[in-house]
Amino acid sequence: MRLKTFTAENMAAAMKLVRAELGADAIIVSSFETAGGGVELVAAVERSATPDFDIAPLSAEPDDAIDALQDILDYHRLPAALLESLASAASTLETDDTLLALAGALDATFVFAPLGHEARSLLLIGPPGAGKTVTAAKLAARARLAKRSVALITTDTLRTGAAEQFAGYAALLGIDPQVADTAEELQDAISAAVGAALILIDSTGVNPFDADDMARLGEFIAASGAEPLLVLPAGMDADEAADMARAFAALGATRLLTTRLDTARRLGSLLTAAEAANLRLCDVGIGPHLADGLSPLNPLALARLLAAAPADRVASLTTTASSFAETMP
Ligand SMILES: Nc1nc2c(ncn2[C@@H]2O[C@H](COP(=O)(O)OP(=O)(O)OP(=O)(O)O)[C@@H](O)[C@H]2O)c(=O)[nH]1
Ligand SMILES: [Mg+2]
Repeated sequence: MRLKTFTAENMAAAMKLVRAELGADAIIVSSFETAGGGVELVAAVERSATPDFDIAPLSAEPDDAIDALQDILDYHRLPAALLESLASAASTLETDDTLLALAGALDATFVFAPLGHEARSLLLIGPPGAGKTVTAAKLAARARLAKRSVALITTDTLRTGAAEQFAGYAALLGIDPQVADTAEELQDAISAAVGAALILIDSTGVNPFDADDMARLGEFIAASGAEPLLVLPAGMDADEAADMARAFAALGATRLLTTRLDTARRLGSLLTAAEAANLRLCDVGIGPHLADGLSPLNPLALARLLAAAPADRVASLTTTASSFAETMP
C-alpha cells in the first residue's frame, strides 16, 4: 500500500489530483479541511506487481525527479525511513535528472567499496545458500583473469557435498583446493598459501541467530585474519536482511556482496541491510557463471540497477562489467 497526501482548493479538485497521480484504483484514506479553507486528502493505492516508473524522458523539475525517485524506491519496497532519507538527500542536489538525483542520494548515504586488487584475503560468510561458494569461485576466476595467483581454502566440512562442489570449481580454475576443518587447520592453510596474491576462504552457511553457529564462525574469522565478507542474496524481506546484516556485522563484516540480482525483482533488502549494519557496498552477483557473474557497484551503477525494469537490469550493468574487463591485463 502506497500513501500520498494531496491538497487542493476543494474536494473535486483534490479527487482529480488523486486520480491523475494514483489512477482510478486509488482509495481515500482520510480527508479534512485545511486552515485556509481547502481540502487535504490522504489517498492510497495497492503497490503494483510490475514497475510503473519511467525515468525517461527526464523530469522537467527537481520536484518531479524526487517524485520519480520515490516511485522507484517504493517499487523496491524500501522501508519508509530509508526512502525518506534518500529522497531528502536527493532534494538537496536540486537536479531535474532522476537518475542523477538517485545516484547522488546513494552516494551521500552509502559507502561504495568494490572488491579490487587491495583485497589480500577474504572469508566469505553468510546464511545457507547465499551464494558464498560460487562467489568465491567467481572472485578466483576474476583474479586468474587478472593474472593474480589465488589460493582457495574451504572451511565447509559440514554440508554434504560442499567439499565436492568446492573442488569442482577449483578444478575448473586450475587451483589446488585446501580444506580446513578447524581454526588451527585454517591458520596452517593460510600460512602455506603465503605466496598467493589473493586468499579466498569459503565457509559453512550459518544461522545468524544461532549462538553456536556464530561462535564457530567467529573462531574461523579470528584465526584467519581475513576480511569477513558478508554474502546475502537479493530479494529478501528487507527487515530480515537488516537483522541478518547486523548479526554478521557483529562478527566483523564491514562489506556486503549481494548475489542473485538477476533472479530478484525488488532490491530493497540490499539497501536496507547495508544501512542497518553500516556495511560498505561492493560487488553484485548477476548470474550463475564464473566468468561474467559479478559486477562492481558504484552510485551510478546502483541507480541504474534500481531504475531499470527487471528485464533490463543485467544489461544496465554491462558498462561497468565491461569496463572492469577492460582494466584486466
Ligand atoms: N542466478 C544466479 N545464481 C546464483 C548467483 N550466485 C549464486 N547463485 C546460485 O545460488 C545457489 C547457491 O550458491 P552457493 O554458492 O552454493 O551458495 P552457498 O552460500 O555456498 O550455499 P551453502 O554452502 O549451502 O551455504 C547455486 O545454485 C548458485 O549457482 C547469482 O548471482 N545469480
Ligand atoms: Mg557453500
